[in-house]
Amino acid sequence: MDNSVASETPADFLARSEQEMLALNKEVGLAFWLRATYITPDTGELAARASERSLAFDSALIAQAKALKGVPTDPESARAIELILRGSSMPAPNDPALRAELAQLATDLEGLYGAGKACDDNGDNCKTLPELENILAASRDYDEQLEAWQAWRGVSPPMRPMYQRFVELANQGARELGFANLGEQWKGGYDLSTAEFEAETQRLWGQVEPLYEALHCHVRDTLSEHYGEDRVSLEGPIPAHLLGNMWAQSWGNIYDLLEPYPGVAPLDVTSALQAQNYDPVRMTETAEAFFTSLGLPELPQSFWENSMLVAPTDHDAVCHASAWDLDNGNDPRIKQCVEANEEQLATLHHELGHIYYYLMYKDVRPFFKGGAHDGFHEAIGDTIVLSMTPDYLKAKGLVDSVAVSDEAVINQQMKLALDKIAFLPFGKLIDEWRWKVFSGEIGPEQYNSGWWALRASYQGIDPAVERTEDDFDPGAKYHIPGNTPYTRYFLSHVMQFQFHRALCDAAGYQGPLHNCSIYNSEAAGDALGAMLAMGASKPWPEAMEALTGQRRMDADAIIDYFQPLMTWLNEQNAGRQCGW
Ligand code: X8Z
Ligand code: ZN
Repeated sequence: MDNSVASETPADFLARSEQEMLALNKEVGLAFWLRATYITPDTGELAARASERSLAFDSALIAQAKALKGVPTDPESARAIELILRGSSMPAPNDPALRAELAQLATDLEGLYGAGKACDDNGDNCKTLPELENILAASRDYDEQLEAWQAWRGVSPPMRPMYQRFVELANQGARELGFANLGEQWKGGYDLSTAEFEAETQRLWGQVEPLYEALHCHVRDTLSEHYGEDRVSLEGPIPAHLLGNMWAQSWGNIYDLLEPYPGVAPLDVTSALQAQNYDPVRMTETAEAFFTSLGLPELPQSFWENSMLVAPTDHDAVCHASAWDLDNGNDPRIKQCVEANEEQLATLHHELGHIYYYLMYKDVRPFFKGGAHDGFHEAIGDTIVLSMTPDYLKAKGLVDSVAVSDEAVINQQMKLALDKIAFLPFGKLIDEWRWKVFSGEIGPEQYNSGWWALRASYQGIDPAVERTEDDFDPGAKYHIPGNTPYTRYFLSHVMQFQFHRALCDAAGYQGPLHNCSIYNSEAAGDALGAMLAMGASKPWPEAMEALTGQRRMDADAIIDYFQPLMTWLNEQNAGRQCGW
């Protein structure tokens, strides 16, 4: 970046740096893509070097934008400068040696996660993360699940000293930009003051907490019945390894244990996908077909040529699913280790939600390429998944029959709640841990205990085996070594119900929200596409209002959606001692 152009106008500065940024992004993006899909020391080296240059560019860009802040200019340029000043999720110190160290650490941390495997003491019989996840999804054997849960957490202890240093360096980067620490910088990305933002997330959590507590109470009772009261107490937190998911973040995989009315309108999409031999491409095409049914465009040919849809067997890759906007909207790709099951089908819709955002904002200026805020980006594909109603699944041949009864509705809602409501406290606590780590409130000697304190207080879950500060359980969740902010997913899980309701209105749907599918509605597609096309060009309340008529994030839609289940849960929980 050229620092010498002192007399530029804001508009000239933006136009020039945008061109520089596009060229750099293309190259850096490809280096990162190669690293994520092919983990070796060589790709690590290339990615770290690319990262270094990208971090240097960011720092210089921000320094120049700072000098231009307040210089009178047009509203569009002022917005672009404001977005630049928010910085990235990983600000680097200006010292080149420290910048290089940060770039290397970030590359190595993600590499450790991506290449992580659980092996026996001789280094044999290694299991990958997807293999361990499948055990947790399918096994109902307490000890077998615990073994898989513990095995994956053997991957993260080496990350601990690296993460500690990462925090020091990224914090220094944030401070050099004028933020108190990196957490404060992250909270600054929402067109609100950081205090207002924290209060907003707290307000939303307060709105949905009763839903979570009711679900937790019923799930705990059911698991206690299944595994025995000596293993699942009726008063305390739930053992973290029994919820069908490596991180206990979404619980849909244990629906078989919780089906309220067994046999009523079965919803076993996984069996149908497997019986019909869905392969990764057909799974992806199925997700694409939902978007095109809304009148959105087909995915470009390059998407199919360049995406990674299958876990490689001859080298390591980061299997955690992601979507990439390479070459300025011209080369969108996803990376996902697709298997034929319902969870993966939902994740494909999630990833394509990102891809359709990229495609729809392709023509806005590069500084405006992004979600209205990051929670918007996460919410698009999930909003589509809410339209995968029993009627839709029947039309796709993925369930046999659709029953219209109150019992069928409760089954359907339970299944969704196990994913969506269970996720809420998890989505909230991850960054609460990081905010405290970045501020120093949780020091390195409390990384693990601080993590489990939040897990217990928010989620009401506990590890079944002792954890100590020799462990680094936060590192066993992708977004910690991957340094991806997480509050976005909490917000997304609230907003996607607002978006769903608005799109159902646009489609002219009348009836209970949980029965609405916008499949085949071009009117809904137009409304969605219009919001996506705004990108980050306007403060997010404007994008929110354009689609929903509301200017705030609010849990009214998710509460309304789950009203039938809440009534049912409260009946079930009558006489039970809820809470932990
Ligand atoms: O990380 C993701 C996506 C990629 S942005 C697969 N999600 C969070 C997670 O897996 O922890 C989607 C839901 C929450
Ligand atoms: Zn995502």
